[in-house]
Parts: sequence; C-alpha cells; structure tokens
Amino acid sequence: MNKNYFLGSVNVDYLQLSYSYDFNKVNIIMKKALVFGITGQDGSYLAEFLLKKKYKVHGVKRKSSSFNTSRVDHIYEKNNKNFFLHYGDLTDSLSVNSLINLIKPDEIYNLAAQSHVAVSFKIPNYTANVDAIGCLNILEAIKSSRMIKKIKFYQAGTSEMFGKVLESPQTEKTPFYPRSPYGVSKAFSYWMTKNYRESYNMFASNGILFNHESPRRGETFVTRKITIGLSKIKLGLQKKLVLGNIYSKRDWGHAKDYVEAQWLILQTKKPDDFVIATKKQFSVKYFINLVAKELKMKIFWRGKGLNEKGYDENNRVIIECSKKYFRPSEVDALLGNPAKAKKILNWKPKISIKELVKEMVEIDYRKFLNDKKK
Ligand code: NAP
Ligand code: G4F
Repeated sequence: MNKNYFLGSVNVDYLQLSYSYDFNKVNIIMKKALVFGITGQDGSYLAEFLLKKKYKVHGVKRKSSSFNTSRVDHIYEKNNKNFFLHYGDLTDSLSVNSLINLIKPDEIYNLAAQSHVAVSFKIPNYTANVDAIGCLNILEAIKSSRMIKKIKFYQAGTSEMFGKVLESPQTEKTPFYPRSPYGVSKAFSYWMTKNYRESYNMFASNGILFNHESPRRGETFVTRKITIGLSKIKLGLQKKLVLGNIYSKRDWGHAKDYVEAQWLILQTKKPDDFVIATKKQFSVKYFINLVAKELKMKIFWRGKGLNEKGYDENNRVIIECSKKYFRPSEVDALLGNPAKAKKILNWKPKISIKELVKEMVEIDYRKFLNDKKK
C-alpha cells in the first residue's frame, strides 16, 4: 500500500501550501502557478507577489524580435530557483496544452491579452484570437488534462465589458454592453470561463478589474502617456502632449493592489466572479492636473471640447486634443463597486490615486532626468 496520502491544501496565514503526509515525515511542496502574460504590467507584479508567498512561478513569454522581459528581468536574477520562463503563445493551442501538461500547475492566471482598446479597432481579428479564443484554448487544455479537479483558473476580465454602462456604479450583476473588439472578446472569455465552471465543475473564476496603473504600465495607455509626456515637457525634452478624449472618466487603482485580488480570487472555497475597483471616479483631465501638481507645473486650461488646450506660464500650448486618439465608440465613464470583493475576499485597495501619481511621476521624471544628463 502506498504510504503517501494526499491531504489537499491548507491555508496558513495566506501562505497556501500543498502537502503530502508520509507517516512520520511531512513534505512541504511548493504550489505552482502558471502565468500567461508574465511580461506585462500585472504579470510582473503577480510574479513578485506569488514568489513572496513561496510559489514556484512559471511564466509564458512570446517570441519577439526584441527583448520583452524588461519587467521581469530583476526577478529572474534574484529568484531564479523558483522562477521559470517558457516560450508559448495563447493562440497556439499546442503550446498551451503542452505547457499545462508539463508544469502541472495548481493555479493558472490568464493575464495575456492584446490589451489596448484603441488598437483593438485596428486589429479586431487578432484581438479576438488572443483575448477570446486564447482563453478558450486554456479552458480546453485544462478540461482535457487529467488535472481538471486540481487546477484553479483565473481569467482577467475587465470593466470594458460594461462599456456603455447600463447602471452606475457597476457590480457583478450589471449587464455587459461592450464597445470595442477588445471588450467583446473579453466578454466571450468571461462567459466561457463561467460556462466551463458550470458545465465541467471546474474551479474557474473571473476578475472584473477596473483600470489599474503603475510605473510599469504600457507607455501608450493614457496615465503613463501623461506621466511621461509632462515629465519630458518639464525637462525641455518635448514641446507638447497630444491626447484624445480628456473628459472620459475612469476608476483608477494601483496594479499592486489588483494582483493581490487576483490571487485572493483563487483562494476562495467556491469559484466566483468579482468586481475589483476603488469606487472613485476621475476624468483624464483631472489626472493631468494631478500629474502637473506633482511636477510643480502650472497648467492653464482654455477653450472647450476638442479645442480645449492646456497652456504653460509662458502661454505656450503644452496639451492639446486630436481626433486621432478618439475611438470609433468610446466608453465615457466607468465606476466599480467592489463590495462583494470586500465581503468575500476581504480585499480593498490600499493605494490612493494621489500615491499612484506620485510614484509614477517620480520614476518617469527621474528616468528622463538621467537620460538628459547622459
Ligand atoms: P499588458 O501589460 O498589456 O500585458 C499583456 C501581456 O500579455 C504581456 O505579457 C504580453 O506579452 C502578453 N501577450 C499578448 N499577446 C499574447 C499571446 N498571443 N500569447 C501570450 N501572451 C500574450 O496588460 P496588463 O495591463 O498587465 O493587463 C493584464 C490583463 O488584465 C490583460 O488581459 C488585460 O486585458 C486585463 N486587464 C487589464 C486592466 C488594466 O487596467 N491594466 C484592467 C482590466 C483587465 P508581450 O510582453 O510579449 O507583449
Ligand atoms: O488608458 P486607456 O487607453 O485605457 P482604457 O481604454 O480604459 O483600457 C484600459 O483599461 C481597461 C479596464 O477598463 C482594460 F481592460 C484595458 O486592457 C486597458 O488596460 O484610456 C483611458 C481613457 C479612454 O477613455 C481614452 O479614450 O483615456 C482616454 N484617452 C484620452 N487620450 C486616451 C488618450 N487613451 C489613450 N490610450 N491615449 C490617449 O492619448
């Protein structure tokens, strides 16, 4: 008779460990997480978070013509015993299958996506392949593996699924009305995740995350475009910042807080779907003003609509709007209610928008100051 009895998992002060009992000896086996999208903003913070929780972290990176691991290189150097990178691609179901069967993870986080809403209008087919079919590829791979009972799956859903919002603030019960190929593709993945949960009894959960930012945010998203643009203007490295719709409103949090929620979503007894948000809403224009304040810059606003411009103390235009950055259909305002996450996950955001702006500005300003000195 085999003396090893698998006893499941225990929750020790958030430190989740699988263990096996061998009569006199207890072997602690580290949990394994497989993260699709490890090289992105969230992937890098989630990897750091999971390593602190003593997971073995396996990340999937794409083959690209230039380096795409800058957000995780520091982890690789420090923790290389528990951190592994594998080539793969969500659109390549064979690679998804073989990675899952090779690694045999306890938890899978699908953070991989073509995540830019405006770009999704230009490459809708590609966006659907990655953001919709990619998720299905993972769900099918889990279903056809022998680990359907063991693997917990997290799908990175988004407030963009609420789109042209039908109520405010948005909750888990608010109907979806996506407004972009990105939002529609993510809604497909949301429903597929729920469907596999209900059809095959899989532990598959959706996070419905509202906008979250950080110094690692992609440079073409509006918050980072603003912190970089205004830092460069302050340093005389750029004359003007050209933006799109500065009146749209978002519920912005910090990515560090949001990856903790992603993990908590997989630690519940039953799989479920959760809104993760701050319940605070600000316009893009307000965000610009916060960044300017942090940089000790004065911006004087004049004009209305597309003609509204931001001027500096010398009456020079430093911010203007262009239709070029408008989307064929806009999501005007998002505001999330994270009450369910607070109640069930005991999650709440810790970092305020002012602290977020301070951190982003400090890092971007310092970077361009150093570049200038070179
Ligand atoms: P991100 O910085 O754009 O990262 C996306 C990641 O997906 C990158 O690692 C990227 O790899 C990878 N990827 C793209 N296409 C892939 C493919 N075909 N196969 C495998 N990997 C692929 O996004 P993020 O801000 O971290 O967001 C993480 C997830 O949450 C995304 O799914 C996003 O849609 C969703 N989300 C984000 C927010 C937010 O405000 N940040 C809010 C709600 C939901 P490369 O580095 O090679 O490009
Ligand atoms: O920073 P954004 O591009 O983020 P968006 O479209 O809200 O999407 C982000 O958050 C979603 C969650 O709600 C994620 F699912 C998604 O993956 C992504 O991370 O734009 C924010 C707002 C929009 O209304 C946009 O029209 O800012 C407006 N905006 C104004 N000027 C601009 C610009 N957006 C960008 N990217 N660039 C501009 O120049």
